[in-house]
Amino acid sequence: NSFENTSYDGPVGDLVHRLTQSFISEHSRPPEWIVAAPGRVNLIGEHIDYNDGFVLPMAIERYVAIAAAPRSQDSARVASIRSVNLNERDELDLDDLPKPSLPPKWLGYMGGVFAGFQDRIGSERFSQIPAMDVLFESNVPIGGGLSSSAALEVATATLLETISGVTLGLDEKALLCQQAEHDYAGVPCGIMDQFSSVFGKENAFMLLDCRSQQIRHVPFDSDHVSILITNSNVKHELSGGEYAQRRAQCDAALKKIGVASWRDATVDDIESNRESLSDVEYSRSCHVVSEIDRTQKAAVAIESGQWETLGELMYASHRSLQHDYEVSCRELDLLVELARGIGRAGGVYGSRMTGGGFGGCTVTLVESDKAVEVSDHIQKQYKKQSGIDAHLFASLPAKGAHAIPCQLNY
Ligand code: GAF
Repeated sequence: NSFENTSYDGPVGDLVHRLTQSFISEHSRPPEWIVAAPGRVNLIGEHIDYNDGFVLPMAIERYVAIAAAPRSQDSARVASIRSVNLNERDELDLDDLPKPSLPPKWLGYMGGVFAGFQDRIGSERFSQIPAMDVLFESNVPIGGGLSSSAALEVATATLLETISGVTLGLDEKALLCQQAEHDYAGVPCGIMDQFSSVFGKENAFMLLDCRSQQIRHVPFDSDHVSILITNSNVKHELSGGEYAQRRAQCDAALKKIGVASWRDATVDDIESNRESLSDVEYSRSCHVVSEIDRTQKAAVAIESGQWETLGELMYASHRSLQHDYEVSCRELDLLVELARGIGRAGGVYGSRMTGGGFGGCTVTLVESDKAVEVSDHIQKQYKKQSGIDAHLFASLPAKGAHAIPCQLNY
């Protein structure tokens, strides 16, 4: 007999197929449930999701996939979970889920979502969730600034929905996952990453209004331009401290400026309160207000195919993150400079760091037929100047989290 995923292909196909085979060889039976949730890249609108701003991400064709099947009835009610990438195994006791103090690693993200899900659906319904074997694998680079943790959280919530038959509202699901990140990983993140993984849509960016939490999908189906993601392969470990500090600085600045929301703040408001703001608060404020403006302009530029304008907005965003928000680093700056050096003549429209910063990835807008040359050049020069190998790949906007049909063929 053989087990197949119903001729499932698309960007997630290889990953799911591999995971299914691993599950079968490990557990001598096929998975009953398979789900996948994507990472994201943010085109523009950085560090403003927690400042009532707009962000413009897309889900990428890289996923965290989870396969699971019930365990025999007489075993304890646990989820026995193995991470393929890290080759680590751990357990969640479904009758005694972990408290938020759990160390922030993959079990924490998953445990946080299990606990949040139990709260939402109530203990009685949650008690129907059986003991299970779980295997998960990611082709979102782990810790690479492409939201591998949000993808794991959202995949876990999708798994629990599939098993329990209880479907959460999409916003509710994203917010539950954000809460897990706050409570179990200690990162006071905004809503961008989890919303991207839940609401991702093929051939569209998401203009997410982080104040109203409304999404407008902005179609992007150009053959002419591609989204190139470059992983700097560095991660300056700051254990979330810098992130929380930025949030606090913005909150303090907003209070001094005296408006209720960053959305209502203008450059004039910042300038007229210049005296009361510290230098750092002033710089942070300049970033927030200008980035909110750039992001709205970027959505208009995409809709009208003005790629040069979009590219310039991306460069400006990077400069602002580098100098005013101070979340870039040498390696990210180098990657952006290399892209800029290639310029329009070589097929590059614009480039910037993406995600939380201090390492991770850049996002570059390139002419599709020059994408290979651009990648080769950046890779060679980055290696030459930093001694580090960058990883580059292009991605189209991808589908958000979903369950994958399993089928037994005997
Ligand atoms: C991280 C956070 F998780 C997001 O919420 C967002 O703030 C991002 O950094 C910066 O834009 O990915």
